[in-house]
Amino acid sequence: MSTQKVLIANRGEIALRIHRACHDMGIKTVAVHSTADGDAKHVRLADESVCIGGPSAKESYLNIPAILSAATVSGADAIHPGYGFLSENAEFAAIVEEHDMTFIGPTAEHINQMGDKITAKKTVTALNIPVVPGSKGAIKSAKEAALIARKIGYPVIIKATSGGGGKGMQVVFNEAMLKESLQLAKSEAKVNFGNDEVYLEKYLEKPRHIEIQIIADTYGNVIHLGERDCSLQRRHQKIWEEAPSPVINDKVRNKIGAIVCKAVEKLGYRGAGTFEFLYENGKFYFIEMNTRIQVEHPITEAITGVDIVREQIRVAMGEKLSVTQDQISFKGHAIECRINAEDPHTFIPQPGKIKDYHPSGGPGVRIDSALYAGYQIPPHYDSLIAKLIVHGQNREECLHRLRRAMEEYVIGGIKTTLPLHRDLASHPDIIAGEYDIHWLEKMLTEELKKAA
Ligand code: MV4
Repeated sequence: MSTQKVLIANRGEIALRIHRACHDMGIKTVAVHSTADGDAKHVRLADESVCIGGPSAKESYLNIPAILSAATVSGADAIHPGYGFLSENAEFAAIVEEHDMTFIGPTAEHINQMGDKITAKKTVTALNIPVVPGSKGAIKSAKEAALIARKIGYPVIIKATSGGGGKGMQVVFNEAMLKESLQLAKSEAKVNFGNDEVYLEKYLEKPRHIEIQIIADTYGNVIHLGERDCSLQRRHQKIWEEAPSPVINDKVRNKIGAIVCKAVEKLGYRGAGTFEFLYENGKFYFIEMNTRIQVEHPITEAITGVDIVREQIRVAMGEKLSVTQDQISFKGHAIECRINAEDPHTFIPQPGKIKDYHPSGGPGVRIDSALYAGYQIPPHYDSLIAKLIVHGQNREECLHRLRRAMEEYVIGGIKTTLPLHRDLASHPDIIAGEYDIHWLEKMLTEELKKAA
């Protein structure tokens, strides 16, 4: 029997996004929320809602027994985890399936396989995806690390196998620093992830972060939806994403897309997924795979017309993908600006009450946000409050629309990072599309120096 009721195990804009996909498909929704989120927009719009615990994520959005109880009492037959929280928790995926409910995502095995970065790298290497040169598996000794580093050449980077998102990485510039960096990386890995296994890679100095979106059904059909350029980051938080990447042409896209699709087919993976690459001097180097819907998925939806959340639900229900690769074309250019409730200079979070709210509109503008006038932003969660997504026939039109949409957008009562995005949209390097993963942090440091 097909899914009739989906429990949304998340909050904020993504909970609303999932609710909308469900209602577009005639599926009922159950919202779960913490005691701090009773007045959240997705809670008001959902067909039913259940309070699952206190304000901290641990008491609520990470509380597996409470979420399963809510699913059982509401009669939900599927759970969508969104991003963050339990979205890449293999144990949760397994428990949901053990309760005869559908986890809207990949199997627990695939989540595990990709969650361990060494296993992920080994897996994709065997499937002909290009990876960053480095150790074959975990580093067993300082001696072994020194031999590998000598072979691939400095600088190298040490990463935790249970890491991801940049936590606990160590860049090493010469052999003299290696032993100490290795110890530091291992102890940080142990503290942060309870696992001190680390691996080593060649450190790429000026790459771009380019990721490929895929979706697979349970019949062996796999499609790629092209790439997103997510190079503009601060402290491993993406700030601005675009699709297509300013540096990728059709030929390069089709080539890497075909390689990734073939690998996903061999893996027998189900659901949406993202292959993260570093891209330098015309070459792709795999770093990680994400097995969830991502924050920046709307830019891909804008240029392909594919509703990725809808496809996630379809394939989880055992239906076929609604499109084939032949039917996919890439139209125009899209940019997403992540607007955070933060001071635009210090990035200090600014929870508080939204006094005025006037979202932008018009051609090519989409705002994914759960904000409304009078809403009180709780202090307990991530500071992302809105995603401004703009689409144009080409990058130039997209940038014009973005600047226009930013002129219209009013979020009154709190400080937000909207002014930072206004500066970015007018910066010569951004207009030229010339930036790497370090560009934003460098720019922000220079701004600080100027201000002092
Ligand atoms: C790297 C790298 C350079 N060389 N790996 C950071 C987060 C994690 N997902 C991987 N990261 C990096 N891995 C090699 N071999 C540089 C980074 C990196 C980075 C990557 C993407 C976006 C922003 C970044 C900022 C600093 C470092």
